Amino acid sequence: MKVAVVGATGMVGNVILKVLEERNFPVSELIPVASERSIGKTITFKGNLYKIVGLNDAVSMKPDIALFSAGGSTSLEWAPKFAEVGTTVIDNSSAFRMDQDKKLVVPEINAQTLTKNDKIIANPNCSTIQLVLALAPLHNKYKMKRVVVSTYQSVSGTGVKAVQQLENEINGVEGDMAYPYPIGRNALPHCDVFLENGYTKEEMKLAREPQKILDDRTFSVTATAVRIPTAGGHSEAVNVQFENDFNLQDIRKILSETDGIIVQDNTATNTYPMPIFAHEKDEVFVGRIRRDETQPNTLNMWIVADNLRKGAATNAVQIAEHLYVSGLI
Ligand code: A2P
Ligand code: 11C
Repeated sequence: MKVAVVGATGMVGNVILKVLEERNFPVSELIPVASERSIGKTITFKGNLYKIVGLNDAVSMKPDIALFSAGGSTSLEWAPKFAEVGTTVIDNSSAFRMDQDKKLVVPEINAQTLTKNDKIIANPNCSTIQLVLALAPLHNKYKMKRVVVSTYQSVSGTGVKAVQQLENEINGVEGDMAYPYPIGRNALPHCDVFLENGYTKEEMKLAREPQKILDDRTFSVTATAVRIPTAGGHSEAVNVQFENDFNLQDIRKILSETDGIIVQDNTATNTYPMPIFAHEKDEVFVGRIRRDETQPNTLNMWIVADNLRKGAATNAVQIAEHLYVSGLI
């Protein structure tokens, strides 16, 4: 496969390269793409050096797949140009996620809906992917009515500037601010921009994307997204009300048997998911599984994943793997 990585020098792009390498994706030719500033610089992939090229050159090389993580405006402008020359684009930005003609894919849940005609495929938001992966098997069995999710999101979700802000604060160094306030020793109820309805864009991604991925609008999700001073890994406190009753043993069994999920749930040994354990892992970790004793058929749980891995790069590479194995590219 001729594979372009658009945004190869960025935070997610870097992890995409690492994941392609680790999972031994059949890359016959790698085309690393970045902005004009980076053209001619090199990156290393599988021990070889590759020169970074610009978007025009990359399109003319007609890659089989282009994995995009260079921001929404680059995706909006360039994904269709790649699609036109026959490339299948897997896009990490929010540009196409809610577009009715584009599929929003978490491979374990809905990869089977993909066809050869899907030339631009959207990768969901990081906090959505880990949430929906845990909700999907439970929804199938007990039917969700309503989900209340509160997130605890790491600075790596914002990007390099935010990681640097946290580092600077820890080291007592002055520098550029990614956030309107200090992030060290703080919690900002503010991920992505505020919208007219008073929610942030991140909160609305959590509200809308699960319905599209599960192809079901009979349940609702409401969210509060909070940025905390962790370097990597997003955590979520999730309250789910189902139509049907459950027992906790069955919930644990269903989750442990779900591809991509690891249950870490033993209060006797202080076993529960945490960002430091999820770091550089591809799985989604679920724990603190307990009944909400205030209303019927309702569950509380805690979900953690590496936002740059399953939340972005790994999910995108898994989509590419599915396309390859199914003969769709
Ligand atoms: P560059 O390193 O040349 O700026 P991050 O999300 O970590 O900020 O990274 C964004 C990625 O997207 C980087 O690889 C960046 O390249 C790339 N990028 C940003 N703007 C463009 C653009 N207009 N065309 C191509 N790549 C872009
Ligand atoms: C965050 N979820 O942690 C964001 C990062 O829509 O792809 C990814 C933004 C997106 O702030």
